[in-house]
Amino acid sequence: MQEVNREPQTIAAVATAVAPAQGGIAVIRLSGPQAQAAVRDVTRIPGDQLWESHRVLYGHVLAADQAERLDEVLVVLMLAPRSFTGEDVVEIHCHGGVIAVQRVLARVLDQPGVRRALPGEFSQRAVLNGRLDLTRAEAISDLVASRSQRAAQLAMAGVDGGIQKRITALRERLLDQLSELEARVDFEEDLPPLDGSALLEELQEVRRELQELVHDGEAGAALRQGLRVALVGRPNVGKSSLLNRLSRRERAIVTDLPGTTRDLLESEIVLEGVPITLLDTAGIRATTDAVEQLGIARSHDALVSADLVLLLFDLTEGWTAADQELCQRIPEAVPRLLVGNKTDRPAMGAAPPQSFVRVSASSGAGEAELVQTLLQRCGALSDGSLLLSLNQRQADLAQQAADALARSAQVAADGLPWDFWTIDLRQAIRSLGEITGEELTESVLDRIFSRFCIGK
Ligand SMILES: Nc1nc2c(ncn2[C@@H]2O[C@H](COP(=O)(O)OP(=O)(O)OP(=O)(O)O)[C@@H](O)[C@H]2O)c(=O)[nH]1
Ligand SMILES: [Mg+2]
Repeated sequence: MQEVNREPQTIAAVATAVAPAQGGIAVIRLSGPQAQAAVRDVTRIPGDQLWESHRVLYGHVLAADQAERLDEVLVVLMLAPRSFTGEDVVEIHCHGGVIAVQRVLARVLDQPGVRRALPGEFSQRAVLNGRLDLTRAEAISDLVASRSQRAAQLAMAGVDGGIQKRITALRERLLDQLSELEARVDFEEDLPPLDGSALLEELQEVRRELQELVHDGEAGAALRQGLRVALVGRPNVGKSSLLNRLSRRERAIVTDLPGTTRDLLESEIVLEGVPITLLDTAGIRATTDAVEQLGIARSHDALVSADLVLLLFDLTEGWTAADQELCQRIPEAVPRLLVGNKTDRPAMGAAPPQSFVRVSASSGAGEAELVQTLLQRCGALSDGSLLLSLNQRQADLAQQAADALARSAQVAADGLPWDFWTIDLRQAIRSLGEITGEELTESVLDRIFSRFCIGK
C-alpha cells in the first residue's frame, strides 16, 4: 500500500443506530491521539478508578458548566495499538434514544482536536494501520447491510477472510509465473528453456477460477440486494391473490371484478433467505378507463426494471390469444416464468407454448415449487454451493484480471517474445492487488470507504 500522510486527527461518531426512543444503550466512539484527553475532560469518574487500557470505567458526562449531568455512562479505553483502528480508541457507552446521545457527542466534538468522523473513517484507519484487510472491512459493511440470513452468512465468509485468502492465493500464483518470465527476459541463456505451454495453462487456470468468482458474485448480488419480481397478467387471473399468498397477508385488494388493481403495489418478502420485492401490477388489457390506463402504463415500467416477470394466466380459461400477445410485449431481455393459476378448478382451453408452473393462489397448492423455480431462474437458489461472493468493486477487478489473462493467451498464440507476456500478467496482478488492498491509492480508498455509513 502507498504511504499515506494524514494529520493524526481525532475523530468521533455515534457507532450504534440512532432512533428516537429506541435502544437501551448507544456507543460513541473516538479514535486518535486526543481520544483519551477529550473523554477525561467531559467526564467525571468517581473514586480511584484507573484510566488503563481495556478497562471499563463508570461515571457521568458533564455539561460544559461542569454541573449538569448529561448522562450516566461507561467508558472503555482501548489504547494503541490494541484497538479496532490501531490508534487510541475510547468508547462512551451512554443511554440510547437520540437527545442524550447527541448532547454527549456534541460535548466530545467541542474538545480541541476532535472532529466528526467521515463515513467509514474508523474502518479506513483500521485498514491503513494494518489492523484489518480491505476485503474484511468491506465484508463488515455488507454484514451490517444484510437484509437476509443468507446474505449475512455470505458476508461472514468475507469477514472471516475468505475473499482475502482466495484472491491472495491466485495473485501469488501469478507472481510465481511473472518471476519465471522475468528471469528469462533477463538471463535467457543461463536458464533451462521455459515451458511456454505449461505457463500458459497455469494462467488460464487462474483465469477460469476468477471467472467463477465473478459468476458467483452475481448470484451473491441477488442475495445482497434482493430481487424485484413483477406479477403480470390479464385482469382477474389472480395476481393480487398470489401476492397476498406469498406475502402471507392481505396486502392487495382482491375482487372478481377485472381491473381491480389500478396502481403498482410493492410487498417485501423473504423467500429461502432471499429478500424479494414483489410488484403487483394492474392487469394489462385494452381499456378506455383513464385511471386503469395509467396503472397499465406503470405495469409496463415495472416489467422493464424487474429481475423476473411472473406471467400469470388463468387455467380455467387456458392460454388465450391475449396471454400470447402480453407475453410478446415483455422485452426480450427480461427473464419470465409462466404461471398457470387456479389449479383448484377444472382446467379448460389451450396449454401455453412453453413449460409453466401450476399453482392455486387460493389454496396454496404448488407454492413451494413456484418458489423453487423462481429462485432458480434468478440464479439465487440457496443450495449452499455459494460460499464466497465478491462485491461489485471486487468483481469488476476480478473481471479485469481475467480479461488480462485472456489477452496473454492471445500473445502466446501470436508467438510474441516473453517480455510481451509480462505486460498483461502485470496488469492482472495489479487488479488483484487492488481487491486485497496491496495496490491501492489513497483516492481509491477514500472512494471505497465513503460508501460506508457514519460511525463505521
Ligand atoms: N378458484 C380460484 N380463484 C382464484 C384463484 N386466485 C384468484 N382467484 C379469484 O380470481 C379473482 C381475481 O383475483 P385477483 O387476485 O383480484 O386478480 P388480479 O389478477 O389481481 O386482477 P386485476 O387486479 O383486476 O388485474 C378473484 O375473485 C379471486 O378470488 C385461485 O387460485 N383459484
Ligand atoms: Mg389485482
